[in-house]
This record gives sequence, C-alpha cells and structure tokens, in this order.
Amino acid sequence: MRSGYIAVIGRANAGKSTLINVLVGEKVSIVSPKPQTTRDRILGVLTEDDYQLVFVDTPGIYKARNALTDMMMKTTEQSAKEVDFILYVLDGHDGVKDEEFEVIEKYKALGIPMAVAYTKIDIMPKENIPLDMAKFSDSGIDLDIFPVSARKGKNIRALKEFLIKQMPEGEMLFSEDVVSDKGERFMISEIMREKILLKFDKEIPHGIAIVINTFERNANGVYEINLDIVCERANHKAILIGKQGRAIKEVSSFARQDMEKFLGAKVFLTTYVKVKEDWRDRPNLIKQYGYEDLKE
Ligand SMILES: Nc1nc2c(ncn2[C@@H]2O[C@H](COP(=O)(O)OP(=O)(O)O)[C@@H](O)[C@H]2O)c(=O)[nH]1
Ligand SMILES: [Mg+2]
Repeated sequence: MRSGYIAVIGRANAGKSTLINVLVGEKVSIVSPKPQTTRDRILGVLTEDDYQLVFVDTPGIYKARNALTDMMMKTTEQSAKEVDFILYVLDGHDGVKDEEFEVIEKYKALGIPMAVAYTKIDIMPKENIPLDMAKFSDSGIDLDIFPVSARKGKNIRALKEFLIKQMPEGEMLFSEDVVSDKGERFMISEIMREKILLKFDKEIPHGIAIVINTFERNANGVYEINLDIVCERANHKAILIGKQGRAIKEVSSFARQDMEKFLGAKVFLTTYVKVKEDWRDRPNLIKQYGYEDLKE
C-alpha cells in the first residue's frame, strides 16, 4: 500500500484545518475565521484498502509575538521537516502575494516533495485563478497547484488522488479505525475553544486555555464534563461571563451540542471562567495547559 505523512503548511487562516477535515472526512481540527485557531500539531488519518494518508495539521506561520505563538511557529517548522510531502495551502481569495513566494521557497528548500492547494475558490472571482497561476509560473516556482474549495468540496478528489500517488510504498502507520492522534479530552477542550473563537473578538479568544477537571461517563451513559476556561485578564473574564452570565451560557450551550455530536451521547457540561494573568508568556503555564514543544 501507499502510506505517508503530509504536512499541511500555510499562513494563519488560509484554510488548512478545513481542508484536512474534508480530506479525512471527519472533523479532526477546529476551524474559525480567526488566526491562531490551531495551536497544536494534529494528525488526521485517512485509511482505505490501498492507501493511508496522514495529514499533519500545523498552527501555521506566524511572526512570533509571545511564548505561545513562538512555540506554535516552532511546531509548524518542526512538523514540516519530518514528512514525506508538504502541501502548502494558499488562500486564493486573499490573492497571491510576493511575500508568499518567499515562504514557499523556504519550504521548498527543505527538499521534500511539495505541492500547492489554492483554496477558497468558491468565494473569489473565477478570472483571478488564471492570473494567479500566471504569477506562479512567472515566479519560477515549479510546483503542482490545485485550485480547490474545501467548503464546497471542489477538486478535492483530484487533490486526494494526486497525494496518494506521491506517497511511498509502505506499511500502515496507524490502525485503520484511527482518524486522529488526539484523544476525546483534547477534542472536547478544542470544541469549547472553537465556540469561544466564534463568539468573542480580538485578544479574548487568543488568550484562552481550557482545562478539563472532570470527564466521566456516569451509569446512565451521560458524560459529566467540568472544565475551566482560563483567560488572561479580569476584564476578559467579565466579557466571557456577560450580563447575568448570558455569554458563557450561550457558548457553553453551543459547545455542549457539539460535544454530544462528537461523543454520541448526552453531555452534562459545567464551565468556570478563571483568570491567569499573561499565561501566554509563561512557559510553565503553557505547558500546564497542554501545549508543548515537539521534541523528537
Ligand atoms: N469560503 C470558504 N471558506 C473557507 C474555505 N476553507 C476555509 N474557509 C474558512 O476560512 C477560515 C479559516 O479556516 P481554517 O481552516 O481555520 O484555517 P487555518 O488557520 O489555515 O487552519 C474559516 O472561517 C473557514 O470556514 C473554503 O474552501 N471556502
Ligand atoms: Mg487551523
């Protein structure tokens, strides 16, 4: 069979996680319109009789600004070096900028086979596609480019078939029932974070960490989940809770519904908002909240 690792790299918000979810056919990585949605390296696994594709979702490319984004950037760079293939995701809707070519060149220099997914073609004028393709050939970067829409499922099949052909012959890397390397607890905290990303603006969602205190299934089959939403400032806490607790009630309710879908069972969710000043600049807290440098 053909099997291998494919690092999915690109700028924040390019559409990497959405593309992986649609390629894998299941949600393995949360998605939002805000940068810094993905913080960890997440593996999404697609297995069929004659191939296994292991997508490596990455936090994206950032200009480091605090200890957390610094670590996220390192995670991206480290992930790119350990794979059989690099899929560079480019937001077509945003347009191809010259600085993007520099980034692509940098990854190309790693010497790992690479291609480009030019995504979000569903929300851009069609005539821009050939113009951007011309920009690519002018730049002298010689890579296969796949215009796709993850949201509309356009050209995804062609991209998948291409990727399968790029994989080396080898063994299965994960057993066939595995879709992600992350467990249920991780996904539960990510679902909570996703709802906060969707509801709140600016620095609030970026300064959130989720700590799961209880994750248990009771005798009636109901999951009892108790978690802390850690934020960076007292005024963030007030906004997160909202007037008469309305904001926190609303996000918790959306999160609970998604958790129930994910777990396939009823969920009893309790959430608390806590403050840890500037945790994103404190490596020991970053670690405590589950974010770690990739060592190997
Ligand atoms: N219209 C459209 N939006 C997309 C597509 N792919 C991703 N998005 C949106 O772009 C935003 C960022 O997506 P995400 O996958 O989180 O990007 P990432 O930061 O690169 O992982 C989200 O609001 C997505 O819904 C696409 O193919 N079409
Ligand atoms: Mg992402």
